[in-house]
Amino acid sequence: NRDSAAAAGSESNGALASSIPAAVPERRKVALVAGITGQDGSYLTEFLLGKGYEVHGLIRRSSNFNTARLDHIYVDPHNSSKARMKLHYADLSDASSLRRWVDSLLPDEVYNLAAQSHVAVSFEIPDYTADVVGTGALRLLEAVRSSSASSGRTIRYYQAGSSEMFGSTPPPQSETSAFHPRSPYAAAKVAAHWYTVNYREAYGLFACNGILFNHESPRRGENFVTRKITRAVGRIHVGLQTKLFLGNLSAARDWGFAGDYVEAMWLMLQQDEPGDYVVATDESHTVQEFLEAAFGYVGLDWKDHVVIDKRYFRPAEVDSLKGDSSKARKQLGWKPKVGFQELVKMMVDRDVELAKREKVLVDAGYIDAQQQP
Ligand code: NDP
Ligand code: GDR
Repeated sequence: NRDSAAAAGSESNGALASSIPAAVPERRKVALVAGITGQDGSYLTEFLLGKGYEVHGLIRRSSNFNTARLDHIYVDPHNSSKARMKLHYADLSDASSLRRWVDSLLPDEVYNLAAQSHVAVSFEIPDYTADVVGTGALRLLEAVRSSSASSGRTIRYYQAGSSEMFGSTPPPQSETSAFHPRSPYAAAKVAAHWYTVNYREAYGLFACNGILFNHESPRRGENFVTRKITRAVGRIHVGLQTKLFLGNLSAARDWGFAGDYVEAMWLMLQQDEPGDYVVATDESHTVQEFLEAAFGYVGLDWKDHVVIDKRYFRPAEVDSLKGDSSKARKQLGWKPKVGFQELVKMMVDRDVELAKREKVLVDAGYIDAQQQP
């Protein structure tokens, strides 16, 4: 058996040894992910590890651990044969940190998912949002460009663009629709989009913009509307909460599942030529429809619990988003697997479980229900 002889490193069988070409260990593909601790970062990391990649993530320093979404895949780096995900400190506001990691890790692919990603919050901290979301992308592109130029290696770059860039442009929105951003966040994403196009045209960088419509999951941050709703449904269902305060219920969004969307990011970087792609379900629902589906799933009526609070209205709203992802479907062979109702159920199921666990702690006097979301 050749394989077992070779595996055992048999040196006595000269004929066998000379008939097998010396095995050159293939270098694993290396991905560098900025924003690895976020919703998408965690799904993308799982996906890339599944494809055999070595994944390096950039995390920012925080006074609390911010790696909860990665804990289930974390392996202590001292266990070097098993740890294929490694974390490094960096910040999109610090060009030197980006340059250092791109230069030293020699990634094949760089995914820029890092952002102050909350639209309403971007009105509160506009400078910071512009710096991290817009200029931060430029800093990372520049690190990729200069590292490629000095090493002669090709590095493929993915930029996390957003349907928010379309803003008030009427649906359906595709790659050829005009951008009309309606928030500091969206304007900064438009800047990042054009920086990416410019680096592709000016330096021949393999750089792609994914223009992703809203995508959600049980790992979604708790102050985005879908998760805020499903967290409340879970807690109301087990008796830990009665009211849910929300803003504009008539906004319409094209909501998909984050786990499906990270595959599209990767597919963009596997093409022969770089390009920009809309990624969406091509189906739209209002916030009110999400409420109906989520409360209805556990037999509740949202009208008994939802209270409108003006503080959640935005200075300028994006009224209606619905993607036209035909380019991605045709050229990438991508399509979403999880539909709207299934997504709602997945999120509610998870949050009912979470609320049940919370209830155990509340009943035992370990936590105060009032202090929970
Ligand atoms: P999250 O808000 O869940 O994650 C954002 C990530 O960026 C986190 O890892 C966060 O770190 C990191 N980050 C924030 N500020 C900095 C900084 N200054 N330096 C380095 N890292 C930073 O977002 P999502 O996972 O939902 O989205 C991923 C990307 O895709 C974002 O760029 C978002 O704008 C964009 N996008 C998202 C869509 C969606 O529907 N989810 C749709 C379209 C685009 P920390 O954990 O420490 O906060
Ligand atoms: P969005 O997501 O702004 O589309 O950005 P979000 O879930 O915050 O809002 C969706 C819609 O719901 C309305 N809304 C509320 N929103 C929040 N957060 N909280 C509320 O209480 C509430 N009540 C009503 C909003 O007005 C809005 O119309 C997300 C982010 O992930 C971005 O980073 C990403 O780029 C886009 O999706 C595509």
